[in-house]
Amino acid sequence: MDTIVAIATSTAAKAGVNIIRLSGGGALSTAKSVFFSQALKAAEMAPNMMYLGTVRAKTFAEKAFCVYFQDPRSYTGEDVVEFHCHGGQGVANAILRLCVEQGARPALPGEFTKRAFLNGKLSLAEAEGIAAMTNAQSESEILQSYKLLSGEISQGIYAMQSKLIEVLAALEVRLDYPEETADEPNEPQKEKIQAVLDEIERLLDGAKLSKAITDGINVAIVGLPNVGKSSLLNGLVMADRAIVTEYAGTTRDVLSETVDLEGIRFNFLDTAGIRESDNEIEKIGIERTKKTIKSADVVLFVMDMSQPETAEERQLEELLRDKQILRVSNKSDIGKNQRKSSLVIKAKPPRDIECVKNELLKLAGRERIFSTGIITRERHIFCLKEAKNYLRQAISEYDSCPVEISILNIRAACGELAKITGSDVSESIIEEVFSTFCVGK
Ligand SMILES: Nc1nc2c(ncn2[C@@H]2O[C@H](COP(=O)(O)OP(=O)(O)OP(=O)(O)O)[C@@H](O)[C@H]2O)c(=O)[nH]1
Ligand SMILES: [Mg+2]
Repeated sequence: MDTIVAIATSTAAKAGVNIIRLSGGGALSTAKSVFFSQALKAAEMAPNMMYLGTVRAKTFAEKAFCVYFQDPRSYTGEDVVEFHCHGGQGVANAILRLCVEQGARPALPGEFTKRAFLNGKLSLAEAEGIAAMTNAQSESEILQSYKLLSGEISQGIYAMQSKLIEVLAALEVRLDYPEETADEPNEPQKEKIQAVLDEIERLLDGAKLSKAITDGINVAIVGLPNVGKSSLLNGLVMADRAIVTEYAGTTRDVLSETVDLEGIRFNFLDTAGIRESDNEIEKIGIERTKKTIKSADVVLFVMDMSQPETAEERQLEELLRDKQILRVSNKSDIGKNQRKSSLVIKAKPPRDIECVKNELLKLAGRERIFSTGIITRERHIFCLKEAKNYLRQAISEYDSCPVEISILNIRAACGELAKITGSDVSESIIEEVFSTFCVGK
């Protein structure tokens, strides 16, 4: 394998330290030709030791640390060398160019991790966990990325694969020795297939929570004008974000604010109050509210306790029929008209907003997200669905079809599971997975 090099740290911002990473057979010789240290005058560079020294080029010198990880005990499974230099793109780029002058090639996106996968250091799903971890924006995403990268998810998939392989082995014996196995009951094998199917269904059910983990939950704050929607937004995000006035029709544009509540991201969207209006600007605002409702995961439907329930309010609720709604009765300090099955709060000044947050966390499935492994990658979800279909077929046809058919279905299901871990996967899937990585990972 040729030797690759990349800046492993972020190239987007100024940093205190930058890391330039080399991997491949020529990593150590490249390092030796550019890095000089007192400690290395009389000795070879020992693995896993940090050396302080100087990176020297024709036109510059830079004080830096150098560390060598020896094949196979490195991230990629090859010889790896890292330079830890002062932050700043100038320094990092100069060292990168210096390594290229010495024969290293600039790495492609995800190429270090791809080599790790090809060298058997991690499964494909674990590699995807690393990509997920580098993109993680909330604690729930970190937790689930860790479950993926640490192998917890892969172990579960391998366990299902081996159960299916046991069934395949039994079926192949039947195929080879039909007479000797003619009296064997079908149930034990069917039960094993069913157990895998149940586990896949459990994972797919959990995967419904994946959006909350990766994208956050869109919560539209909706209601008639002047009910306290903008006040509630300000209370939820604990900042004076939206304009609040006593005049109905204050909010026109949709205002979005993202906050992390107990490790889950919520995108709160304050909207224009919905009513019949002749005002052109307000009408545009109301159209935007309707669009926002369509794309929301949850609607906070705010009602004013100082006003009785009206026909407009009921009409508006009709508009929310297909949505997941949390009903909120606001202005508890000045009104008594609490609406049915609603939370009771005071948005300004904020009180009891915690109960709204708690309900939102319940709807987001926080408890489950933090207690089990959730499949978050579309690729994995797709493979699980395919595997599920094959296994369903295998069970439904088990008693009536020839053994060969069951074998085909179970093999196909196994193949889908193997695509997740990468134990049997095409080059194009590997390319696709690693192309989403950043350079230097
Ligand atoms: N007493 C009391 N007044 C509140 C409460 N919440 C909001 N208000 C007042 O109600 C009025 C409207 O509040 P907003 O938050 O602007 O209401 P809105 O639903 O965003 O209104 P539009 O943007 O016009 O649709 C303001 O005068 C607020 O001070 C509350 O809990 N108690
Ligand atoms: Mg408003």
